[in-house]
Amino acid sequence: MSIHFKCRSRLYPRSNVERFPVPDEKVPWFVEYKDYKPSTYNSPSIEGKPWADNEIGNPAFKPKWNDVDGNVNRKSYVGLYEIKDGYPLNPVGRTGIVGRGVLGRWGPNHAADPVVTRWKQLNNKEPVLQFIAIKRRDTGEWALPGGMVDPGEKVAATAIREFQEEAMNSIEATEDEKAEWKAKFHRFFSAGVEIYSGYVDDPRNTDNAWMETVAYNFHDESGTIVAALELKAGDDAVGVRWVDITNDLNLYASHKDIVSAVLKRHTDK
Ligand code: RP5
Ligand code: MG
Ligand code: MG
Repeated sequence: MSIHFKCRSRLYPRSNVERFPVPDEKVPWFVEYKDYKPSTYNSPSIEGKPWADNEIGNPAFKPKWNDVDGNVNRKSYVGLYEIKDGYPLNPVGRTGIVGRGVLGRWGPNHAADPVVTRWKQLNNKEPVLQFIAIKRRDTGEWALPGGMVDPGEKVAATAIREFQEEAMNSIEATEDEKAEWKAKFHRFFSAGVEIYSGYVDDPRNTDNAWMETVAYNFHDESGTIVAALELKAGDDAVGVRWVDITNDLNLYASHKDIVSAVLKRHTDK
């Protein structure tokens, strides 16, 4: 597995907490880093939240690491992660911060990412693959409209729910609108193809908590089905649009790698 970059930037997101500098070669745990003295950061924003884990050491909290723990999947797509002094260790390596930052779960925090694609037809030129991106409220970056898997939820269902929340504003849609979407798009969203499952280089990652995702491609070859999508940013998204997949794309976390894998799927003959 390659090393991470975005979770080693100087300031931890939504805080003034500085990450301890980790040079590339000191990322892997097996490389000794004697002077490594990262700060601990547990954001007050997750305290007492029903979707967040308890503190490690609290007798009421008995997580089953590397296992499906009731409704919560604590398995990593990367393989078995280590537990050191009771704390799960980031499988990629050091991030310069101990604790779980703003993430709800210790260990893997599972998400799903939908990549909805179509071709943009150009006169006398090769068509360009486009995907639907949202603008994140937290960082202002363009991203896949993904989100966290709810306890007990199937990951494939998360991808569709998050697409509808962030790119269609389903949270504010009426029951009639939702019934209409079901009639128009149910088949389209039933045909997702898994593109990636694994670690995400998310700026929120820490030494003890990290993002993982499963990304699905929902592709409309003719473009006629997705033409009927009424895009409207919702929930934590403040913008939504079709974006050309080009080499110079700049996206949140590891989303460019995911989108590039989708492009490869449609262009490799
Ligand atoms: C990324 O964060 C995942 O790839 C997914 O897109 C997203 C989930 O977090 P929220 O959008 O719910 O903040 O790591
Ligand atoms: Mg969301
Ligand atoms: Mg989201």
